[in-house]
Amino acid sequence: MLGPKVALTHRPSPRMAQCELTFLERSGLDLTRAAQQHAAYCRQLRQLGWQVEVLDDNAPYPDACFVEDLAVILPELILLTRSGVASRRGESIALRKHLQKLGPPLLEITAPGTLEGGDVLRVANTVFVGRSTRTNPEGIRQLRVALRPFGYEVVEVDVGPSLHLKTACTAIDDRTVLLNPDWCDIQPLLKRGYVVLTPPPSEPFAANTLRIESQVWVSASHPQLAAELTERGYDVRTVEITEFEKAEGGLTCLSLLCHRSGRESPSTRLAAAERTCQS
Ligand code: CIR
Repeated sequence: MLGPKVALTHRPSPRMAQCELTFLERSGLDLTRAAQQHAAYCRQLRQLGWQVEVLDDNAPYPDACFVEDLAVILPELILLTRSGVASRRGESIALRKHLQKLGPPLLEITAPGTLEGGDVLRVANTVFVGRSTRTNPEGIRQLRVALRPFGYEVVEVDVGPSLHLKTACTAIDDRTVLLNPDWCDIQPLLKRGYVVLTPPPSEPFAANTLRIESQVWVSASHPQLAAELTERGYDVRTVEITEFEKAEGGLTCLSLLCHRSGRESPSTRLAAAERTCQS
């Protein structure tokens, strides 16, 4: 039986206006509004029965609220990632203790590897990983090593010009993805037989949706996509995240979702020597 549903989130930093920006121009970020939108996001998770932990350890880090980038959570293991930008690396130190409480064994990406959770999209037994400005070949190699015992197919996808794979592509069910073909390579998905939907041309950022249980969350900035998915029969919920979008974040970035397990999982028996992903 699955354990309680836990969502780790982090309160937006008072320094969020100094966040990293790679492709967007800096534009007036309203911290009060960011706090309200974050609270509403957490409320919406609670309404679905998730135990939401709102962390506040990393207030000095402008990008602290984008917790998705700090870890990859799978039923068998949790991989603590290593950011592609130096300004975000310290965020992992505080997160580690919260991840350790979730149950699955913790492994970590080590230098010179870099990998961010925003580049990792799991759809059933396939793990797509973006080759982006934040995730390098060594990070991907370590991800492959970490996942090797568990039978996932790891598939690399070229990303750009967008921050992460999940900026450009997310799954809305196990066979259907939303993908912006200007921002990532569509071929690996087509080759594997996925139905590929593209966001409306006027909403290029709309491919970042959050699939959670039977719902698909769409940013309220993307009403046309919301209408199209509703028309196709998806249970769409819209969420306002304008202030996070100004920081190049989307719906997936704001949480790490996990079923907390109290029991030993098979991978708990990994030898201590295997707890980094180097070999
Ligand atoms: C950054 O550049 O790291 C943040 N400003 C935005 C991170 C967004 N995270 C994500 O898409 N997973």
